[in-house]
Amino acid sequence: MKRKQPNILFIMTDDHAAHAMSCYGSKVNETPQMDRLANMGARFDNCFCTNSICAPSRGVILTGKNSHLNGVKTLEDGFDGRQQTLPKLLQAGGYQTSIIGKWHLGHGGNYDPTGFDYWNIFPGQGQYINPQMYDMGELKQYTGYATDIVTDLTIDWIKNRNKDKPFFMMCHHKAPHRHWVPDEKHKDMYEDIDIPLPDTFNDSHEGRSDAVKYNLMGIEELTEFDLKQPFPEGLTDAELKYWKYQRYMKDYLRCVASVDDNIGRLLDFLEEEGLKEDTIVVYTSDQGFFLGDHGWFDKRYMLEESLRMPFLMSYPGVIKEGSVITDLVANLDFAETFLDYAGLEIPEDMQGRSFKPILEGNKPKDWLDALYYRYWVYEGEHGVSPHYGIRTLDYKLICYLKEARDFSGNCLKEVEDKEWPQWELFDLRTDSEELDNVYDDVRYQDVVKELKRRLFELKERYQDYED
Ligand SMILES: [Ca+2]
Repeated sequence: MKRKQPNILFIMTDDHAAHAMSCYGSKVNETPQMDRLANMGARFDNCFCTNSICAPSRGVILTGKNSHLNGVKTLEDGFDGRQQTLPKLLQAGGYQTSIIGKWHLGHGGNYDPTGFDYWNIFPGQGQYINPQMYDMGELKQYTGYATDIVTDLTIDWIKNRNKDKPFFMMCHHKAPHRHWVPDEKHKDMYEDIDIPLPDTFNDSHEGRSDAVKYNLMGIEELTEFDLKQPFPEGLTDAELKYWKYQRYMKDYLRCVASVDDNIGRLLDFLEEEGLKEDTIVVYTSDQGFFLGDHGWFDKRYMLEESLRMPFLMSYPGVIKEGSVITDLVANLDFAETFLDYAGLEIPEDMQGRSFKPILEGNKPKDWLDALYYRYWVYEGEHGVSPHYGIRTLDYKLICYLKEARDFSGNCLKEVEDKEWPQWELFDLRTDSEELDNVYDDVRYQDVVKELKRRLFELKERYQDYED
């Protein structure tokens, strides 16, 4: 007999792209433990974030509301813990709640985690090696590797939980965020091989918006600090770009390998503890990442590699093993879905929708088949233009609103005299790599018109009234 309210173990990493997981068809690595979780339950192939950057994605997950309503539009915005959140609602509904690892939504005052019976978080981005953590607000020094430590603390907390109540645990890793520091165990992985290049590594960005042609996140921009070695001398530009890609990807994938091992530890632990049957396990990442795709690292853009979130969810005996869900879902729907599984009411003001019926094979007839996206950062790292857009199963329309500015507020010189906004349209049915901008193509003018209508309808629906 199953528990009425399942435990929920929500494991989230930082910047782990779906195309670096073998269950999503990775060409660059193997992730046996993530594959094991995918086989235990469902893999979502069209799960997206509404704003592809760390803190904002976390704000959406905690509230079921878009960035402009939860207050975290950019990395600089702290999360005001006085608002309604998922952990508060679960707590009120009988759960014991906990968060361990990366928080990245501010600290002190109204920015500390709220709605958690226990919290132990990294300051800011946190450190990979010997990290400090705020254990219920008290700064403590830990020894070891962050991914192992977060897993150890997660296991300890679950072991020592109140066994009369279900639990909701957010296990949030720092990995594989920049600067991609691997642990001892994995530091020599991939040493003797070359990581294959993505097909779009040398994308010329021809026919695309200036917002894509010019930014500060090309593989060329990776620094010696990022790559932890002096650059070799005497290489051509192309050779150096290749060398940087190899160094970057190997460290990134080594960090992922440690996450994979630790997911295996958690799955084993749930089995040993007799919790497997009563526990929903989720694995996701706050957004995707460019792994040399289009010639870049980092995220931010509404393009597939950055927009897509890996999302695996198991609940033995309830979610069918090995399911693949292709319906469009978003991080905006997570809170609603967990409340639904917990048998709790979903507040009216949440903006997403529970996808529990989809997992049960009863997709609602009026399920929304379009995603509204908005990236708000104007002045910031990597010089990416603010933009919004709509993604349906077949198309993506993006509106780049204005010129990009760097951290110091300076306009990127290549875009200072350009006209804005600039639009892009991709036909995802024939152009999954998003290389061919068909916005001006006469054959697509009806599509453009219809998508614009739907885009502004979504803006209205989500109460985003800013131009
Ligand atoms: Ca992130």
